[in-house]
Amino acid sequence: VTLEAVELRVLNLPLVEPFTTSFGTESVREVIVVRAVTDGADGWGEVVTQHAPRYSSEYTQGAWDVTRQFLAPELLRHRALAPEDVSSALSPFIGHRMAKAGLELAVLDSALRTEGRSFGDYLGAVRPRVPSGVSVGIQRDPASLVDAVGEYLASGYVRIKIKIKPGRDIRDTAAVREAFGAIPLQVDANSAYTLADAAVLAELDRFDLLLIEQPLEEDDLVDHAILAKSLRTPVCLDESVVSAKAAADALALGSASVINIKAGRVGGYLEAVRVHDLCRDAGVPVWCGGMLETGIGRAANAALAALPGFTLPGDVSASDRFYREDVVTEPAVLVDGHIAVPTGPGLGVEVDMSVLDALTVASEVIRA
Ligand code: OSB
Ligand code: MG
Repeated sequence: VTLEAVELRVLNLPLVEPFTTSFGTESVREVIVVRAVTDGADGWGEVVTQHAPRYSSEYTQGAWDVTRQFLAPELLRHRALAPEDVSSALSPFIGHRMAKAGLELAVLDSALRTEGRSFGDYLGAVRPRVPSGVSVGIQRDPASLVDAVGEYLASGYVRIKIKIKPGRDIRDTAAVREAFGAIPLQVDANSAYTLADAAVLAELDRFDLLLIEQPLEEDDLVDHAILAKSLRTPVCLDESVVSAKAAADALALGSASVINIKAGRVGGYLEAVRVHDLCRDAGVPVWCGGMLETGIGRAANAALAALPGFTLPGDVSASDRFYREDVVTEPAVLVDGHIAVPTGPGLGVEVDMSVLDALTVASEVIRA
């Protein structure tokens, strides 16, 4: 397609309830939506940064700035642009993977809508629907956590992930295990521990968890390898896997035996497929992570999670787990514990412009 303009918007989406992780609490999802205006159909993408650089070094205002100053103008210089060329066109700029991923997704959506082909078909989806897990934030106390998990189980989620941090780990996990027995259960530490906490983390072994996600910091590949040897619980990496190369390094070092794939974190859905492919070749299970996506990124995640190597349920939950109102006319719904992979052209969802306008707090159009 020929890229004519890039429209950026910052949205503020109120969350149905605050979401707490080891790195903080959010009650409004601040996110950037990207529109690729082309000679074909317009395409939509989403930059999954959060307001503050607490999960990764990227954050919304930084992504906004690098996109308007550098990334979008560079893409607009290329004009006739295949989606497969976006990441190499942007590769002179270091980092800023979430921003790059949002642009690439908008171009992909435009090209596929123009072609009349679905994103799932393009990526190589092999399933019409994906099993849906839910990520449950840290609650006031273990009893409230049990209540929250009980509601998600009642609505049909097939796998529960609970957020943990030092002081809110063993008792929280024990409470959920005691209340619900042998449900598929995993924990996510979001880098809140160090190797000095290895003994506490080893206590989690008795809960037969599917995995522990990102116990140590992003850069700690060697420490993760040391920790993994001392635990029975499989170690899964999220924050550390910023590229296919990082994934290959982590596997070579023994830092992880499971990988969480998030397209934003690795610089785009095409790089996400490369992570998938190398894990599949290595016999390493992967699952699709989430970043509280709007209906745009959520549709894309459902398609990605339908690839054959995604053998564990991901954090691809229904839109209403986070939002009362979504920016698309067909928000993801939970049916029998699954989310359908959209089949229409491109992402297969239509943006509701009146909702989008109502949630927009800043916008800018960058032209060639
Ligand atoms: O670590 O997976 C994470 C949300 C924001 C930032 C990091 C993470 C998360 C989640 C929620 O766990 C996943 C989702 O349901 O979107
Ligand atoms: Mg995580």
